[in-house]
Amino acid sequence: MANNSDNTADNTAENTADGGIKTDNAFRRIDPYGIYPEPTYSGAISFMRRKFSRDLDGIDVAVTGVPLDTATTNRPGTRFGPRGIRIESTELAWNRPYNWDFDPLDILAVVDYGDCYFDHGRPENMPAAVEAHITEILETDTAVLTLGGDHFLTYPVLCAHAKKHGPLALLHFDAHSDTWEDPDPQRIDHGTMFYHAAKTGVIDTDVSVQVGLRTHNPDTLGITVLDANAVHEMGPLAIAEKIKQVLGDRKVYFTIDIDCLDPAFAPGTGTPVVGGMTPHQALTIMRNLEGIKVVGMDVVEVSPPYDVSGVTALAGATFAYEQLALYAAAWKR
Ligand SMILES: [Mn+2]
Repeated sequence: MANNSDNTADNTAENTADGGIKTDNAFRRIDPYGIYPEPTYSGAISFMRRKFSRDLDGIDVAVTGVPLDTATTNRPGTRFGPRGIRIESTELAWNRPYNWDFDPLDILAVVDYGDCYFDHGRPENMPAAVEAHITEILETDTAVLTLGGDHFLTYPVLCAHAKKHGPLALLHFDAHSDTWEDPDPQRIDHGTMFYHAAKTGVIDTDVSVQVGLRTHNPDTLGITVLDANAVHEMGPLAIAEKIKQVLGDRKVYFTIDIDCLDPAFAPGTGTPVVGGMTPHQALTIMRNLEGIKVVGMDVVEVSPPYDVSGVTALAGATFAYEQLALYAAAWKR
């Protein structure tokens, strides 16, 4: 296993196909572990310089994009989100996450699986296509980190995870509950999918928690809500403790809508709401969730056309890296 957590990559031939040239890891990486210096400004843009591969033999986590934005209620553009997050992730792929004492990429074998295909001309077929795409990964006992895409995609992704793991505890960072009442289970709407997830038992609301909300929805469906005011007033450490109490030892699906952040930090998203979390608050909460039993994760709603200097996509890539750290801490340490 490579161990480059001190950022001193070994430039030996074993890690490259051609004997030592450390570039284009998206094609030429042999060892799935570790990070190697590579220019942030060049090369094929995979997530975190992982190898693009659909061979999941021996792989712990597959990263995949779902370039969807047709379920959005306001500004579109999240179909470019997976691409935007991958671009900004290359800036992170030279050093381990700051708040952790290990690099998840040293102990998790991770590949970039590429994107989910669906026919944009047949939007009604999209949910089944996404669920099948995630299912094919999970059937190899590989976990999935999904990059969105508007938040609707989490519903078919959740359904695939629930088939494997049973009803899940949902950990949900967002400005919005996405549990607004919707009588039609066939509707494809990024504001109602967790209503359906709760009603169909895909998630167990008794052990689910939403963080950072700041939009009205009187019916919480029994989900614990720690709204944006609670984060600002209680502070991230107390919030993390409360989250751990709610989740207990249940298997967790962790979804992050980037609009959990204040639009000052994440303008590149479809439905921004002021008064949100700072990146530091969100990172501190995540760092203090070590040990939660996360089995699946996503980062959604990054919309590069509305972004400024890639800051929203950078936050998305950073949070995805944190999710990998949480996954590694739960299952590989
Ligand atoms: Mn949202």
